[in-house]
Amino acid sequence: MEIKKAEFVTSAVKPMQYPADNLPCLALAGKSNVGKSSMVNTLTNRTKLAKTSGQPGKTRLINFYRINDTFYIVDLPGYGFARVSHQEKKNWGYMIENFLKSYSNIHGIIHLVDIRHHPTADDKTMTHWFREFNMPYFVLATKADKLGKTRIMPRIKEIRDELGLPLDVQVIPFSSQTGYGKGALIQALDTLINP
Ligand SMILES: Nc1nc2c(ncn2[C@@H]2O[C@H](COP(=O)(O)OP(=O)(O)O)[C@@H](O)[C@H]2O)c(=O)[nH]1
Ligand SMILES: [Mg+2]
Repeated sequence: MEIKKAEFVTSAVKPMQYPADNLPCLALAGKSNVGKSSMVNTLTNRTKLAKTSGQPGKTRLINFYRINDTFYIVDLPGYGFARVSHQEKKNWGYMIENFLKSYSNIHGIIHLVDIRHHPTADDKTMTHWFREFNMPYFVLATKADKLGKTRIMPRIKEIRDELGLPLDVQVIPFSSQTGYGKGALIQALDTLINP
């Protein structure tokens, strides 16, 4: 697949605000600041399609990006931001769960984790959700440029063990900064969109 066209379509909180065309979608899940927006920009060769921020927890909407007029990449709000209230965490949970239940054409999830960090309890909860919803997914280990080349593959294996992933779930090392892993990412998302 070649990504020829990418456009921001809408931001949503509730199902009635989702785009009506119901195109296939791939959702991005991950901690705030893990690199979801940067990944959208690198994937689409655009510097400012998705707003990135050094300030975690700012993106609290579900953002829909239409790719090649054929599918959506859906940037879900990041989780695990420490300084939000209990109520906000609950609202976040409803928003994500509502999306997974209401958008009827989800082809899969890309779960982003920072390659340098141990997966959090929230990351593990997400892994359980994907299985519970019987959702195809793969893991994208971000910020690979922050590790030496020889540390990358050992960390991939550790992340696999830490999340308890079945062998058929791919873990792809990736860097938005250098484009490392972009080919593997496009191939993996192509497989989810066109199974
Ligand atoms: N070194 C490095 N920094 C990254 C990478 N991806 C994202 N970042 C930085 O991490 C911060 C959060 O990125 P952002 O894409 O906004 O994360 P989001 O909250 O998951 O959408 C920003 O300062 C980015 O510049 C990467 O691959 N390498
Ligand atoms: Mg973001």
